[in-house]
Order: sequence, then C-alpha cells, then structure tokens
Amino acid sequence: MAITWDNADGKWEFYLDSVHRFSIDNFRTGQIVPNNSLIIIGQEQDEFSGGFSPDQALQGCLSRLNIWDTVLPVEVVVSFAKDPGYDNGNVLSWSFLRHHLSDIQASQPSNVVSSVGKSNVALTFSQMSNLNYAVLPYDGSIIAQLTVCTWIDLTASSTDAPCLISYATSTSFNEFYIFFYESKCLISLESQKYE
Ligand SMILES: [Ca+2]
Repeated sequence: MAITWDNADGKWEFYLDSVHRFSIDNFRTGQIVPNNSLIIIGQEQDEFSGGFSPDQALQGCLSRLNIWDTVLPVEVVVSFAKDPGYDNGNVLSWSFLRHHLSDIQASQPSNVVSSVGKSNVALTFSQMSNLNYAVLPYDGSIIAQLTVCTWIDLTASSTDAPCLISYATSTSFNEFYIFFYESKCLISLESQKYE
C-alpha cells in the first residue's frame, strides 16, 4: 500500500496492490508536519510515546516500509508495489531499518520480532498488545509532502483499527497517523484525534 500527501493542494492519494484507490482534495492544505518526532510503527500515540491501546495494535507482517518528504511520481509508487525493493526513504528507510531490526527490538520492550519470510526480512507484529510496536526517532526536516510505501500483510484476526504508523512530537501528538484495515486506509493530520 502507499499514500501520498502534498500540502500545496492538500491532495491525498491512496494506492493498494499497485492500483490507485481514491483521492482526497484539500486535506490540511498549507499545514506542515513538525520534525523532532517519534515515528511509531504498530501503535497510535494518545500521548507522546505512549497512550497505546491493544485494539489499535497492528497484527501481521510489515516490510519495505519507506517514508519520503516528497510526493513521488505515480509510476514510481506503482512500481514499488509490483517490484518492491528496499529503497531509501529520506524520512524512514527500509534499507537502513532492515539492518537495525535488532536495535529496534533492543531499544524498546516489544513483541515485535524480525523474521525471514516471503518478504525476506519483515517486522512481525505478533499480538494485539499495547507492547506491539517499534519506535523510530526522526530529527530530519519539517515535512510538507509525504509518500509512505509499505508491503503489509495483516493477520486475519486483526480487528478494530490497526495503526500502521503514528507520528508525534513532544508538543503535539498525532501529527499524523495511518490506520489500515479491511483494505481501507484512514489517514489524518494534526488536530484530528483518534482515541
Ligand atoms: Ca489510541
């Protein structure tokens, strides 16, 4: 799956299995996403680095997650779904992450484990638990555009609203988050709080 967002016109695009599924216009036009943040994979932050709920845990497998602070061209986004590489997102890079999966586990008590499977290397979120997440600090540039691409395989028993990513700063949690369930995507930026 992939999403893109551009603050110039507020356009969100959502792609699934290399197919463009929907667009939203005028979404948070002109807003920026601050830096000095925590990116949390697999849980939604009700507070900075905390406030997790088991029913918002991601349960399944995730690989080749990359985040860019630009809007990548459609043909590039589609090509990732058809032929995913490791890639080098400049906000979050799977080519970096895949070599630091053990560091992620060591830095955070978590049920997340790395595994070798059909995606070669993946983060496996094994339980519906509020310990089921991975934490990645981000101190790069302020974000005015986004592309998020990932390969994801949710466990069939996943319920409610599994959170793929939440992005929070110390002064404002939920700068953005992405929920993904039932082949749908719920996205938001600051000021929309999902409890
Ligand atoms: Ca929550």
